[in-house]
Amino acid sequence: MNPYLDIHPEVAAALAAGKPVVALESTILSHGMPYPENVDFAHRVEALIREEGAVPATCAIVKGRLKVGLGEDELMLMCKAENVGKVSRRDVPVYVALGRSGATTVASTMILAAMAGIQVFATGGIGGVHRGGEDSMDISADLQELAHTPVAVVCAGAKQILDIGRTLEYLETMGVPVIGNGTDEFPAFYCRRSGFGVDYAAANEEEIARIIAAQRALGFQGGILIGNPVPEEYGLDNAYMEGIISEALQAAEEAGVRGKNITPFLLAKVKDLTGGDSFETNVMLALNNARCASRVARAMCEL
Ligand code: PSU
Ligand code: MN
Repeated sequence: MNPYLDIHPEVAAALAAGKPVVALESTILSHGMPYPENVDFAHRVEALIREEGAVPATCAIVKGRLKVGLGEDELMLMCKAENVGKVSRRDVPVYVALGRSGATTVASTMILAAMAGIQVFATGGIGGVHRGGEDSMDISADLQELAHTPVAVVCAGAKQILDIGRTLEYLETMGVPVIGNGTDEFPAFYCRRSGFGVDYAAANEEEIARIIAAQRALGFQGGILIGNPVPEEYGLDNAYMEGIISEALQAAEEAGVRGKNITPFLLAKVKDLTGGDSFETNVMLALNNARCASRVARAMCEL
């Protein structure tokens, strides 16, 4: 076992007993949602996974230790987000060496989950190729991680702050299966539809579990991306969101925001511009992904 890794006893017991475990990221708490609303969300999402018969494992780095499964104090640290950085793959060695605390993105949560032996992970939206990425080369490290690390990620697609078409092309090039849960379209986070198709529409969570198991049995190293659309009643209108996102992108351009700060900047701007409207949708889609991931994890245990 990795000497920098701390697996929470409840998570370790579940893994040892072959019970379903679902990983969760902490950047969604520290840099994606406001305090104290994120505390309520953090508790709700963990409770929902338990109701679905799985064990939640929220991942983070606390004082240089890689944490898989957080205690209440650690969860609060992530929600308050004071001196809590945003940690993607390249940041992990720095945070470990210098004893810092950081919230894990999709990429680094996949790394921690894989180290612990967790195969399923629920998030909100993934990072991807940014609009204008063909010039800026701003492509989230999440995509490379999906190419190399054997964890299945359930998401509500990608926000339209990204170039969804190029994000899907990149995933195809890197050999990442993109599966729709009951849909043949890749969802666009707040919106159920993006206009871009997925490779395969799975009928249910059991089919998704079989695809993951086949990927492992084949000895393929990468992950799988599952697009799970926001429930109908919480989906927002595409044209409305397109307007909001154009405005947010213009604000980012004017402020000269670059690199790892661009995603948190755009997320905060979208939230301001929708007057908090989007927040409920964000919570509901993330809970919906946790439900799907729990059922996939359970189905994998039953195979
Ligand atoms: N997209 C969202 N919400 C988020 C993120 C992305 O709609 O919270 C976070 C996730 O943690 C994701 C990260 O892994 O941002 C991607 O950041 P970057 O583009 O800097 O790789
Ligand atoms: Mn980036």
